[in-house]
Amino acid sequence: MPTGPVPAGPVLSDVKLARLAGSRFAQVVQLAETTSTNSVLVGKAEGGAPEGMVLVADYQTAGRGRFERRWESPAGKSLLFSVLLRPSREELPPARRHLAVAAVSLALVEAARDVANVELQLKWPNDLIVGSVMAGDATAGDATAGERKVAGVLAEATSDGAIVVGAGVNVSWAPEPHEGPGAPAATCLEAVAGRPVPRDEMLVSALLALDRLYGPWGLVSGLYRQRCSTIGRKITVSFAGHQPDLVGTALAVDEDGRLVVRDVDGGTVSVAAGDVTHARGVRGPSLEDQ
Ligand code: BT5
Repeated sequence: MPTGPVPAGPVLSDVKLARLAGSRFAQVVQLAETTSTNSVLVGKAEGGAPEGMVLVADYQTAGRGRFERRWESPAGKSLLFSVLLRPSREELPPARRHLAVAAVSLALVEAARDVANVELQLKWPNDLIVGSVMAGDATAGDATAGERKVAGVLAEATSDGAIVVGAGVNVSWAPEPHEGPGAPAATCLEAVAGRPVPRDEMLVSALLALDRLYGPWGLVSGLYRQRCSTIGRKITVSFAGHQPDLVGTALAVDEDGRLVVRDVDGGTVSVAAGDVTHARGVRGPSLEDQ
């Protein structure tokens, strides 16, 4: 993995920090280098850190994706942060906690639009991509040809019931095409926008958007579905070797965030977690189309 000098100084200046005053996310811990913002914030959460604490780093020595995969980023080129959420069971029952991932993803969609003029799409369950053909745009011959991953989101529960949600956003660097059949290629916001994209503006904008999206879970769920490019797509879901792959068509994302899939035998299966590959080719029907 490429590395470089760790930039001195924080991502957020005092002026930028002041814009978060009065929001849930006013307490921002900034580190030049850390292992993983998620790991460190889980530790702080278990030590009693308050809801809303944000940890942001210029560089991670052990950035993680799901299933202990690596999240790659050289120093100073990505937005790498985690937020600590402590929703009550009434606010967000455990079965709906995926909505925390949805809210952070949607906050990043807003920030990318506002700051970089880039429209990100959501690939279930936790990827932000560009270049996908959305429902209603089924005119393209190959709906997946240009898909590239810009960001990923990782949610983890702590032992005391809090949730740490971390996001890695490629701002001015993206990894070379990586292993894995069907895994989307990567790109970064600056490559898509064609101009510099300030990380500090992205962070402030995302945190302010998250402050608005944290709570109205019906809205979050609806917005997620609208923005989800997986719905209507022929897909393969793999389960990290725990069970055979599921091949079918993604019909919907239900209220609990599960992906509803019509399998090749015509049965309907709801999937809570897994890795989705969008098949190359035209979109199939979504529930909305039927
Ligand atoms: C994710 O996992 O996409 C969630 C990534 C979350 C990273 C953030 S950074 C701040 C916070 N602290 C952490 O330690 N983590 C979070 P997953 O769906 O498992 O995707 C991981 C896969 O994406 C890897 O196996 C690579 O194939 C690919 N990948 C790694 N780095 C990438 C990058 N910078 N851009 C695009 N793809 C990448």
